Amino acid sequence: MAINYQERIPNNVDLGNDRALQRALEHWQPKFLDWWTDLGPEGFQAADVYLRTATSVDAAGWATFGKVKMPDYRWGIFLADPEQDRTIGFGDEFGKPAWQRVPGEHRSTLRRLIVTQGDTEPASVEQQRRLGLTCPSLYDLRNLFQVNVEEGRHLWAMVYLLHGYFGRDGREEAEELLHRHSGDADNPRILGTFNEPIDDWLSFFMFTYFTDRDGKYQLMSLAESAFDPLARTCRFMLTEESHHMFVGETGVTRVIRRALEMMSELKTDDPELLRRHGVVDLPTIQRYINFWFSSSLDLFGSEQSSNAAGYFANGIKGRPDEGRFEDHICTETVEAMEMPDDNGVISTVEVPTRNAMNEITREGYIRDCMVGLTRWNRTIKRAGFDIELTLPGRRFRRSIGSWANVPVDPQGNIISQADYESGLNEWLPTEADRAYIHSLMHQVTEPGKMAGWIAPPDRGINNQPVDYEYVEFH
Ligand code: BYC
Ligand code: FE
Ligand code: FE
Repeated sequence: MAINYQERIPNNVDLGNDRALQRALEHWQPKFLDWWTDLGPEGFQAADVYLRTATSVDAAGWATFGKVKMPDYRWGIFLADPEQDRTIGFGDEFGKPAWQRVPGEHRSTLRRLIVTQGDTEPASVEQQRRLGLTCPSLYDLRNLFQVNVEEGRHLWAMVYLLHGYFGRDGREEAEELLHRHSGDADNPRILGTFNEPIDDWLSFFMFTYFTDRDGKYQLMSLAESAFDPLARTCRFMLTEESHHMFVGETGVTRVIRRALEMMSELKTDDPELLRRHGVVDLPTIQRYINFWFSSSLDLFGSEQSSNAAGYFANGIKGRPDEGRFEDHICTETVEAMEMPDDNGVISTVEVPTRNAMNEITREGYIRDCMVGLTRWNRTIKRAGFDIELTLPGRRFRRSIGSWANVPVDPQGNIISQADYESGLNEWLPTEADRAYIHSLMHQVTEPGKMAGWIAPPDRGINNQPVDYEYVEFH
């Protein structure tokens, strides 16, 4: 099957003149499309969806809007413009020229990071594949599909790097990216959160708020990489990422807004009563926050990580916005961290800064997560209710790192295993919560109409009205 690359795969990597890369992608592309058909969005492959497509990296081309059928979406390959004479910004190689090829000694490490990044992208599409069947509006349906096609493009971005820079190993890894599946008992996705089911829209909004934001922070770290093609790829991916987090933040806002309307109307915050009127009570929203935030915290890895120290030393992965730090070498400093010992006694230990990079990144992430929480709380307060949503402490319900499997309450206190297990009923979505949320999930597809549990958005997409026909069925 011959592909006209300039037409079929918009790109700024001169694909048309790279025979070896073309051949590799020619092999992979039909497998990608098979995967998209089998495990991509269920039920809407023939619909015309109002999507933005990147056709170039400049302001005019990166967000071109129009109606397309998803299987015809032009998954392009884009790298941010090169920076002239870019040098390495941190670690032992600080100040030396950035790499345009992969140094042999870092080949397997870089490949592993690119594979880990690449694995999350199709995983999220798999997790979200049935959501279209219960969309609360055409506007939301379109946003879901926008996120899905762009995560598909992020997979292309990593596959481009694997094919273009890692030879045969890279081609094998690119195949594997289509063979592991989210939640598959035998061949799961690599990172924990990407095997959690997302089968209701509250979970989708939480995931795009909390987990896509991990994506933002990991991409920012990789955008600092000495491996220039990776850095440039990630920089362009970040432009798309902000819409995913927008979908999450505004989605949760609209669920809260609808709850507040009903609370004001009924003059109550009683969850039972509110549920009888078909909205999502704030304690349930809190439990969903607790679940997705704690799961996403694990995605930053261990507090003390010799892997992370090695990535930093070698210039492979930096800190988000490395430029804002003064010290880019980090061999002379330590970070103080509180750690539990086997008896549950907490002490402060000093961790060499390079080994603490995961925690430094996680800290920035937590601060960023707070921004939305603060806005949600302001909305609640303005409506006259004295309820505050909170982020659980970073020690809560961890499976990775120093706090893995330590029984901790959301405030961060170590408690007995028994209290922890009974507490989880209060802190995380229960079976009953999930059943209730699922009972709300009914497909609404009349233009401009919203399901009863969510408020309309403030405005439409790309200056279109909210009641625009964002998805056309045939
Ligand atoms: N689940 O030193 P440690 C996104 C493993 S999201 C399972 O603590 P390290 C997106 C770890 O691999 C961004 N396993 O970790 C969002 C290691 O294994 P080995 C994705 C985990 O290496 C929404 C061991 O535990 N990008 O883009 O410092 C929609 C302990 O190692 C987990 C990346 O992750 C976990 N949560 O850091 C779509 C960037 N956490 O070596 C897309 C690339 C750790 O013992 N990845 N492990 O076999 C990395 O930079 C690093 O691999 C990690 C871990 C930050 C994930
Ligand atoms: Fe992504
Ligand atoms: Fe994303």
